[in-house]
Order: sequence, then structure tokens, then C-alpha cells
Amino acid sequence: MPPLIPATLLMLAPLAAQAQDTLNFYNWSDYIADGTLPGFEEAAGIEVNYDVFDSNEVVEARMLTGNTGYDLVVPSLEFMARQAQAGVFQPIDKSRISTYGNLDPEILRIVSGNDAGNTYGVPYMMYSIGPGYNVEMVSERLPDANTDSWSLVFDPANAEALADCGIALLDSPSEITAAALNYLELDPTSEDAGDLEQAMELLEGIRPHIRYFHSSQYINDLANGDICLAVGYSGDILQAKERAAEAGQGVDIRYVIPEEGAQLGFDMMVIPADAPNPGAAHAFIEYFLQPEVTAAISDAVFYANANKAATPLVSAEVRDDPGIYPPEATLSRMYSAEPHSARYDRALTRAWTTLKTGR
Ligand code: N2P
Repeated sequence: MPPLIPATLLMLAPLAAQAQDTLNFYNWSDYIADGTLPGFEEAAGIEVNYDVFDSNEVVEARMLTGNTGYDLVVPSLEFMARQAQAGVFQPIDKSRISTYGNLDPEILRIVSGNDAGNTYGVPYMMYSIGPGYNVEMVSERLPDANTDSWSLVFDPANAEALADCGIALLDSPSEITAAALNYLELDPTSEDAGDLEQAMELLEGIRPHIRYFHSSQYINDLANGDICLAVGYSGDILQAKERAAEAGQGVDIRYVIPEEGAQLGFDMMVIPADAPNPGAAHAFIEYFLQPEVTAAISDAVFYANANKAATPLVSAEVRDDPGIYPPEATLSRMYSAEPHSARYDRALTRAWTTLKTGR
């Protein structure tokens, strides 16, 4: 008869190994290349559990509650800054990331404005927020409209003309309100109650013409011609354009950074303070920062990256697209979001609920 104790140990061993060799990764949807996770699993011998989200607000609620079980999460910079203050992250140990030096020092300097010393976050990808539209459906309904302007959606007459083919807005109070403030020539980072009221008035004016608020569904809907305009994330709209081209039904999608300017954002890889396996998170960041790995993600999802060594490897199609890598003149018209105070955030959430539900 085999001894009892060794058998028990044998049963425990695989469990311990599993905890050690698993990365629990929580990332935005439609934000990775097909080969990234298999490549990492193979290279590092670490298995990946991958979950996705499409909203900073959802991530923030989970991070502040804690105990998420995640090792690596990707909030946007202005949200990350608030969460860092709440103490929910652990510092990145740069000495464990041999590829850290591939990051563009200029971008690290910019993000350090909301992450002093680049302590908690490593840039994943960069994005802008603007209108994407179905070229044919929009020109049929609005042959004379300026399609390079936010007025394409914020002018109620235009929104009304497009209502029948379908307008979607991101379900993102901070980002849509900032776009409205910017269109009104107010400071997009303003926390002034009167400014918020003006932004909400603008949005209420087009509300009857909005089909839905959602932060990822518009990719397929634009590609299939089920909606004709979405205010969305740059790369997601360009993924819709690609899906439409692949489907071969003649749907042509265009993404614009409007002449009034748009939000430029940074999504940041962070490690929760209570991460079960911070070693795996560091290993992923090190793997990710290899130039060919970062470049393959940019090529797949149409977002710009902060990996300077990867730039020459990004396909010309992506690198030369002004909607992905905005040229200097466009950059000078763009704005960044800042962390909200808790007080403003409550007012914004209330206003947003009223906008969406009428209550
Ligand atoms: C990916 C969206 C990422 C940009 N679907 C918004 N942070």
C-alpha cells in the first residue's frame, strides 16, 4: 500500500505550480494581436487567463474594491492616477524589465505628469477619441456637411439627419463630456458646474437622435452598416474599417481627428498591490516591450505605441495613418484628460445617467 503523505503532496504540487505560473490579465477588448498571448505563454512558460472590459469606470470600481485576482490591468492614465492615490497598485520594478529602455523617453516624460517618476504604469497603447462614419451613408444625407468637424455629430440638425442610419456614442461620461466641452471652446478638463451644465445641454440637444451608448459594440455595427456614425476610439473605428473591407460589401469607414481637436489618451499597464503573481506581470511587460511584439499589436489593432524601438517595425500603413500617429500639426490641437475630483465625478455620473435615461 503506498504511503499516504506523499500522495497528498503530489496532489498539492500542481495547484502550487498553477498559482505560480499563471498571469491574470485584464485588458481592453479588441486590443491585442492574435499571437501575443500564445507567444508569451510559449516564451515564459506562463499560462494566461485573459479577461476584457470596455470601460474605465468598470475597472475603477473593481480596482477600488480590491481583491480582483488580476496581476496586470490596463486603465487609462487619468483614471490610473486616481487609483494610484488610493494605494491599489504596486510600483513597477524596472530592474526586472530588461526591455524597459525601449520606451520613448518623451512619452514617459508626458505620462509622468500623472504618474510621477513613472512609478506605477507602463504605456500599453495610445489612442484618440473622435467620430468615425460610413462615408456613403453620411454623404447621402449630408452632402454639404463639414465631415472634419465635431459639428457632424454635435450640431443637432446634422445629428437629426443621421438619426435614421444610426449614431452611437461611447458610454463614457468623462470622454464624451470632454469632447462636448472642447467643441464649446471650454476647457475640456474643466470641473466647473456651469461648464458641465453647458456640455450637458449640448448633449441633451442631440440625445433624441442617438441610437445607443456603448463602448465596443460600434465596431461591428459600423462595419456591417448597422450604424452610420460612432464617436469612438481611433483604433476601434479603424478596426471597423478593416472588418468592412474584409467583408467586401462596399462599406467604407472614415475616422477623423476633427479640426477642433480631440482627446489624446494613454492606456497604462499596472500591477495591483494584491496581485497574486506580480512576477508574471513583470514577465509580460518585459515580453511586451520587445520591439517585434509591440509592433505586431499596433499592426493588429491600429493603435500607436510608446515603444521607440518598435516604430521601424510597425507597418507603413499604420505608421503613416494620421488617425493613428497624428502629425505635429494635429497633435498641437489635441488635449489630454486630467484626473477628476471625487466631487466632480459624482456630478458627472448623475448628469450622465440623466442624459441616458432621462431621469
Ligand atoms: C480598445 C480601446 C482602447 C482605447 N478597444 C480606450 N482606452
